[in-house]
Amino acid sequence: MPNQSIRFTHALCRRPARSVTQGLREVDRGAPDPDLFDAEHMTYVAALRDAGMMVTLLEPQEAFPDSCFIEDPALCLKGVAIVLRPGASTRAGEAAQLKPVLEGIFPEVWDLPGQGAVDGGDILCSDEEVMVGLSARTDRAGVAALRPLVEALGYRVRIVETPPDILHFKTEVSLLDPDTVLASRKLAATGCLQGYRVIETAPGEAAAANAIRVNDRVLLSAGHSRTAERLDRAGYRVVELPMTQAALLDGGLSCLSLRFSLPGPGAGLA
Ligand code: CIR
Repeated sequence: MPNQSIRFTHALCRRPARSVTQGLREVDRGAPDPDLFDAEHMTYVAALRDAGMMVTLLEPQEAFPDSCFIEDPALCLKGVAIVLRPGASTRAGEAAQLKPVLEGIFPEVWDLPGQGAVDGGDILCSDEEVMVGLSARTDRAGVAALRPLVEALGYRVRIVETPPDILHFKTEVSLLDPDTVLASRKLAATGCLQGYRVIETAPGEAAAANAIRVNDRVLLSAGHSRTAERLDRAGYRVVELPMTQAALLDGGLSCLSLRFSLPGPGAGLA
């Protein structure tokens, strides 16, 4: 279906736990403030609802400090939810916790077979292609396990290398249109985005590349005004959201939701 990669009826989010202070981070710039994280998360959820999505907000999970980054343990495509295997040991159990929730929503839930790890943050989907970035969290065995599942759903798979100092592939790239991406210069320079029209983030604003296109708008992390201007000039409706606390844990807009479309009003979701 045209534009299925940018049009969504539903989203699944998980409230940040108080234990979010223990969340993983490459560089410790201080622990996030759980109250401020929660407030920014609520603003994010409201923005998804404003964009026309029905959002289910799951309870916090204290045992998993990074579980608000709900994009990583699953992939939702064409009415199917695929339960992934997150690459960080402290996050491995998030997938099993999420599976029953997905089973209550999706007509089909598939487990990633085989071996290896795949994080949802390494997967960028356009209408016809699933790009998977190899990273510290996603390995070749995981991608080999994922490939037949997404091919069975009609997608072609492109495997790319995420530069070593970027956590997830989508940390520095997002889809703006089925054939257009927003990317940092560093990621674009690898050549892995060949075939897509690339809008680069402004110098010094690489973090803005973790954006999400939802329906008629692009949600962008606040504080990246020159990138916002670039998108505005390119004709996109931009909504800026505070992401200061997620950023302390190397997270951003895409990581905080699973976005998908289901037929029917609400399809069983609250
Ligand atoms: C982690 O290191 O797993 C979390 N602190 C951040 C996850 C961000 N998720 C994403 O980019 N998809």
